Amino acid sequence: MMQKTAESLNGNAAENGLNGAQHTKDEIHIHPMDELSLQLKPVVNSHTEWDPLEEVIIGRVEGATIPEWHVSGKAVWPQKYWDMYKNQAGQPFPKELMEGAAWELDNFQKILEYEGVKVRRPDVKRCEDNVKGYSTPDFDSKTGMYGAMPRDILIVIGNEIIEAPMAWRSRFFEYRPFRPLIKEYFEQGAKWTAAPKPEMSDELYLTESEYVEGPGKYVTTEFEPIFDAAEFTRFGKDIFVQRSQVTNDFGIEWMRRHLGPKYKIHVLDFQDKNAMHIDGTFVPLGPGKILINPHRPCVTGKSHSWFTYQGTKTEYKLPSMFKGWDVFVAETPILSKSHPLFFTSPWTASCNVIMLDEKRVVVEAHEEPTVKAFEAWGFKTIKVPFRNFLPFGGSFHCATCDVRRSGALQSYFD
Ligand code: ABU
Repeated sequence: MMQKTAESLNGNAAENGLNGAQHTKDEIHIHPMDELSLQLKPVVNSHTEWDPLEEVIIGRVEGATIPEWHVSGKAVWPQKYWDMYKNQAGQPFPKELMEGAAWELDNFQKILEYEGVKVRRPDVKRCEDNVKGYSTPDFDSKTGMYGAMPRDILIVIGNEIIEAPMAWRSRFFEYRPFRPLIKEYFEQGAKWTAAPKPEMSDELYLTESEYVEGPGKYVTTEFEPIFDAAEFTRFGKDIFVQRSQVTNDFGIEWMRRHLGPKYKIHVLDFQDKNAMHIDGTFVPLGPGKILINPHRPCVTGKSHSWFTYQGTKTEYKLPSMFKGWDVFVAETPILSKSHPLFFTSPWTASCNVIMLDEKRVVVEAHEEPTVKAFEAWGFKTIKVPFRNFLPFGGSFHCATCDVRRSGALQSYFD
């Protein structure tokens, strides 16, 4: 547990109105912060996906555990792994992948540090707690899942960190490995919100016989607000989101009311019957620039541009606010068909990139067509190997949560 004295935080305790209160040695001593201190140097500050990155959290795979079969997973997990969830829940993922992914995350950390980014990691012991099962009044879970994907549980909007009310029972406690960091950011002036914790009773889900895969069909109901943080993508005052298998309209409305009139939340719809997270589908690269997944075209708005995918010329729609924006079409990933991907499609390998600023993009080192495409589009690529990590459900964007990017809140659509 962190120990901070009153003096080390804010100077003299008496001067800060703490009245010399006695504290036990393990307590974190929180001080009221005045408006000026909060405005001077926010430790948490991020408004877009592309402002210069200064501090980031990178996840960990230690303790990653196969979750148990559930209808909410049936809607998104590749069918060839369904037996794994039914028969091996509570066991670790294959050892060589876990070790390879842990190495890749450490290496990613070193590369980001070399690029000038401060990197923080979740608590390893709390990640390892994922192997434990739990019961609530509403459900039992044989196990948690992991602390590998900070993007799914946390979103930073301005100086606020929001913990997402995630939809899977196996992810109920996923905030725990990140709590020591979040408390530290709070101590340093960040706002901290945990969205209403879902009950996750059976009312939140269709049954296996009720759920039928198809366009506009969702396994989750509107029983209570749910969303994964990776469902939202930030363009300053405009934030885009999709209704998906893990994010319902109730959750989107919660976020809209929580953020208030300073922000506009726009709901987009994509051709994706297994929709889960917008960051493998619709990826902002900078003002006026987005990367799109040709396998999941946007169907909201009016005709914006045309692209060719698998030999077919196809219309790409977007709301008219994107008039004049460049739409870059992601390359088809070159991962082999046999590459294990327990949670996602291979598109994560070419789409789930993270921007270090408007020019520098982190791309998977083996994805040569993607590297070449970004360079042809004028970006500087930072090539990082990540093939062992991809099986866990995402790539660089998923494995991170940007805590601080320089830059102020503005609109990019005026
Ligand atoms: N956040 C994971 C996205 C992966 C995918 O869309 O395939």
